[in-house]
Amino acid sequence: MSKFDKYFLMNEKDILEYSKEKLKYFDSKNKITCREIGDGNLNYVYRVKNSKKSVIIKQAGVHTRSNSSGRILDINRNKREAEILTYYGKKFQKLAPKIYHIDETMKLFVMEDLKDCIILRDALIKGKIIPHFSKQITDFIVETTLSTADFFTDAFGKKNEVAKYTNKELCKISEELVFTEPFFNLLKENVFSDCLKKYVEKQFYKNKELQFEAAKLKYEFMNNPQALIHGDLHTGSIFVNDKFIKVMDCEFAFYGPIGYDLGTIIANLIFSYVYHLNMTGKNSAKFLAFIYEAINEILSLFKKKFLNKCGKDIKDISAKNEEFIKYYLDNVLKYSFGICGLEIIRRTTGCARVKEIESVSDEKKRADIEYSLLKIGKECIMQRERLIKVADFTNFVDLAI
Ligand code: SR1
Ligand code: MG
Repeated sequence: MSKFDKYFLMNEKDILEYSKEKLKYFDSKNKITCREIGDGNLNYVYRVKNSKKSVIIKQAGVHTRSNSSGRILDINRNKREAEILTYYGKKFQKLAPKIYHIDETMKLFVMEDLKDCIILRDALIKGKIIPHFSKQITDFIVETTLSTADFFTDAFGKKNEVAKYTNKELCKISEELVFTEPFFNLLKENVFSDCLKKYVEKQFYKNKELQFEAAKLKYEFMNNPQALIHGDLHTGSIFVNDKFIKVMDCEFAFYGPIGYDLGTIIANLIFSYVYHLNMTGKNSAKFLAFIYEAINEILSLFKKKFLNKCGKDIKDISAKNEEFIKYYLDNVLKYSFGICGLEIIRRTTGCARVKEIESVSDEKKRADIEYSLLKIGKECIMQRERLIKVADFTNFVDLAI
């Protein structure tokens, strides 16, 4: 009998004990320590180390970390996440952390400690240019999603996978926080600058036209299992070093619309752009240019790689049709612009705001950042049809600010 034969939510002491008892990774003569380092909203993340090596242990809890909403979450999400990270690692060895061990009882997995990496959001806040970002993130999105789409899978296999990766609780969080709350504030958790109250009331809470578009995007999220998507691909879910990006935190993954991942990442680059525009201004001209280049490059590389993959070995004869592939891609892009807008809005006025806003202590500057973001977000949703044909997306963003 072991203390770890039945699930309970562990603390640093338990994780230490667990590591000694269950992991054969550390030499017993060398003292190990453990520290909780998680800064996300859902899971508990521990670094366990001795003087020579370290690992990361991620455990799922039944509630969110703050438990402010009282939501009950499926703790089996932990195994799904580990399996999906393993899938990512098989596709691109360098773009995902290595998974060493999955414990289905304790709802935890043990993975590589990416010590030489930092969180992309923090790197961008510091103004760090990541030249390899666009290429690697588009490799990642195109490959990991399209490979699981109907184009390349068989009908039974795909449907079994859709069922296996159904992710009710976490999808419900996204349905509420991304698609509903920004327009209705039903949970009364929305947060933004007081001076924007009237603007938000009129442009979001009473804007039927925008609410109609958001409803269309929401119903596509709920009813279009195109491919296995990451489901929360923001800059806090990605680590970077000088050579590689490392995609983590895929607990929101499920079979959904491909454009969701693309739109989320672009939105998060826009946070960085608007933050630097307001906070570091002309001093960061080079960085601002990098972000715009990255956004445009991501869009063009995404299209190129998508068409390239589809041009090669599509299995389904119905889809082996140039016009159909173009139509499919246009819809993915259109959806991604809508999601980009929603992600911007929900992280500006919602309960899961981004550091690029929350860290700004000057109230006027913070409100300026929020206002610019809300304008961009709204335009992305309303103009998404037209945006498919726009050659330079960032020109459009400039006009919206
Ligand atoms: C209650 S969880 C809030 C948000 O954090 C995660 O990163 C997801 O984006 C979710 O919407
Ligand atoms: Mg996360």
